[in-house]
Amino acid sequence: MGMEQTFSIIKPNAMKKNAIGAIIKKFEDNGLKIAAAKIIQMEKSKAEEFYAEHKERPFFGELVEFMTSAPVMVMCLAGEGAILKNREIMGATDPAKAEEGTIRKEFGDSMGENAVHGSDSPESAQRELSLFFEKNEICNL
Ligand code: 3AN
Repeated sequence: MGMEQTFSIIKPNAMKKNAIGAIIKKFEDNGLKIAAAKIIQMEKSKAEEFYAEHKERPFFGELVEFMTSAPVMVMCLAGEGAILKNREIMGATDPAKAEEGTIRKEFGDSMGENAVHGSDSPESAQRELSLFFEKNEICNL
């Protein structure tokens, strides 16, 4: 598997819960490092581009509205097998189905407001990172 970088978002509902520290602690406790981070108010056009693969889904409009409703924190997480590891730490997309101890179990409210995003493959990780970060904003850890 080797060293990987993945893209993570702390979504508006988790930001409103003041949960940045608690969420980052789970990443760090599981051996992931924060290689880049910033808090941004996402533009509608950026959210639409980010979620382009879901354009035809019935929840697309709602998802874009939610992601642009308040600031989010975007990050690059780095570490051994970071992509899969992050998905495990996040838990299932539906917080009701997420395992105990996962971020979505603890901070997710619904399928849409599920506290965090994490890339699902090396290809999406690189695409998503490049949407939000310049190359020189990501540290080599
Ligand atoms: P994941 O984020 O676990 O990779 P995806 O890729 O199936 O899940 O969905 C992308 C995002 O779309 C989810 N994080 C979630 O916020 C939203 N989403 C997925 N399914 C639904 C749904 N049925 N209703 C509302 N939002 C949804």
